[in-house]
Amino acid sequence: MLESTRQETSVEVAKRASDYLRGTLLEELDNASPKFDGDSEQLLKFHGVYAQDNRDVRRERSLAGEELEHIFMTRVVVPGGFLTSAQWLALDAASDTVADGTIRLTTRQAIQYHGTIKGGLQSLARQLDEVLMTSFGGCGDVVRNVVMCPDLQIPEADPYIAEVANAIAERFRPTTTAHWEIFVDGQRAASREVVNEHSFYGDTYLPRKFKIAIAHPNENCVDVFAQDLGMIPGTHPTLGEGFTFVVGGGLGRNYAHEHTFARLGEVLGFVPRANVEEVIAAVVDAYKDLGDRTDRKRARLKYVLADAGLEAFRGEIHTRLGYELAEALPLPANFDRSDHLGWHGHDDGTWRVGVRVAAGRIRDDETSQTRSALRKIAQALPVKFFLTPQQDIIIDGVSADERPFIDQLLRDASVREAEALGSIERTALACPALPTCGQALTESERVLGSVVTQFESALSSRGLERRPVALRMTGCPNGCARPAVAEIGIVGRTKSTYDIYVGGSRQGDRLATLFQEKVKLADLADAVAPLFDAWQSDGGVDESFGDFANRWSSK
Ligand code: SRM
Ligand code: SF4
Repeated sequence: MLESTRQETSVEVAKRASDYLRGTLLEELDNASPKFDGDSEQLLKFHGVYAQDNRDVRRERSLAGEELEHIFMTRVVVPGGFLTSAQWLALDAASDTVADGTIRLTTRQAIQYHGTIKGGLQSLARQLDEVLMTSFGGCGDVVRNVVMCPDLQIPEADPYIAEVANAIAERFRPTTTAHWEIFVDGQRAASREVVNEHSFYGDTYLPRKFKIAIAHPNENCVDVFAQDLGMIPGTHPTLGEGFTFVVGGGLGRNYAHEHTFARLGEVLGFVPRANVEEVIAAVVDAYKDLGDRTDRKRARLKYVLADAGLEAFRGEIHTRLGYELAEALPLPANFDRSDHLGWHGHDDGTWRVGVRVAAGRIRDDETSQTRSALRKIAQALPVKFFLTPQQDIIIDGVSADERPFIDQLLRDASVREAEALGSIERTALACPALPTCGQALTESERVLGSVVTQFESALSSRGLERRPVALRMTGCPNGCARPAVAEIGIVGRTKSTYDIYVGGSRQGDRLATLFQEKVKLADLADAVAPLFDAWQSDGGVDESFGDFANRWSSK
């Protein structure tokens, strides 16, 4: 067995003392304060709730000696991104009653609400509970929302695979009933039996978050190499159907901590279907024991892999399993990310349409009324929705007759068709950053439109406007929009500048490298322009920008 260090951080102490995530949350929900105390803020995360403040008014409030504007973000778990129309309608309604009127689709197929006040948290939990949804486990030191390519859930897909994200989510959801007591029932163990944690998580849960994604065998929209554990379906010549397991990916870094870095996952082995849950359990369990609980900045599985090496980690898993994993299948050759946008037909004659949602923010404003359009569709038709790992939404289960109705509703709401989108706009991602994210150094979501315009004009002035380029932007190096695996990654560096990374692959299997530091927002495209020039003159006809930039920077 590998050695582990065991000197707890204050978060570990808070977890252990919390009576399985209860702490004083219930009492604090009842008091008049607009916020929670320090330990409770940590526990809240397990319930899918983040304590934030409106950073747009932070300065003026503190200058005026006033209390910050305390608001809360709630992250709703959506395994595999699948939602019924009834669930969508409930999510839509809650965004008005207890949030800021927007619904934020995340890069992990979940939903976020922003701007909820403390007094609205229980109401939100109850509204979710009524449609069998929860924010419990949306954040915190547990297995997070399980991500899965929407194409694995089409009607003709293998039913086992279509259900696997749900099965994993179910298996690894913490069992404590704390969330239902505190947020839904509003009193300790009123209507439900008290359940504490099963032995899997214990009372200190995991050292940090643990992320799982299931890729399509022919495309990598989930960014499988950026996960703690990635699964790629395949058929083994002797073991039959199963998955190649990839472990130890993660993208977050911290400027103040040089020992932090982005890392791609490495192939662990092949796992037949019958063994999937036990192998995941072995990996999560190994992480639970070996992850560094003394330093939260270095507590992710990727550091266990980086420190111990793949072979030692594989040996650890074999010891825990009591058998050896088979060698993995070769990685897919054709693995470019799909954006799932536009209309696609299924074998059973039904259709789905992928709708672009800029930076995942569904709202009604002067430019488009996406929220109303989706509501009207969910009210009129028994469609299903799939959220994508690219912050977009798919309306699925549409009959051929219903297509014109949906097209018309989307047109009336000024929701642009996939074909009308620019080559960067179509896949650009941005994290929320300001004004809600406490970690943001710079703007991201709110400036994405202007950044896309800058870059698309730079491409079109060189006749390159039809060439797709994956651009992703974040307000800090935590990397929530996965810029480290983008062709162009723009990462907040100081209050008014960004670092530019280039050279990630379109398959998500290569990290981008630093191209220029501390560039002002208005100068981002100009900074990359010489590379666009070189791509235009020296790049191969089919050479993606990421491949070219990587070739250029390794010269
Ligand atoms: Fe993230 C923290 C938003 C995907 C790496 N992330 C945060 C917080 C909660 C800020 C905080 O800690 O105070 C952000 C909430 C801001 C807000 O106002 O809403 C936040 N992360 C997001 C979302 C909403 C971005 C988005 O544009 O959709 C994504 C929610 C995913 C979900 O539904 O579960 C989101 N975050 C990611 C990803 C991408 C992924 O998982 O595919 C990453 C990089 C992959 C990884 O984990 O390495 C990511 N977020 C982080 C980190 C760095 C973690 C690390 O160990 O290095 C933090 C900071 C932390 O955990 O301390 C963070
Ligand atoms: Fe916040 Fe940084 Fe994540 Fe953006 S990347 S949401 S700024 S933590």
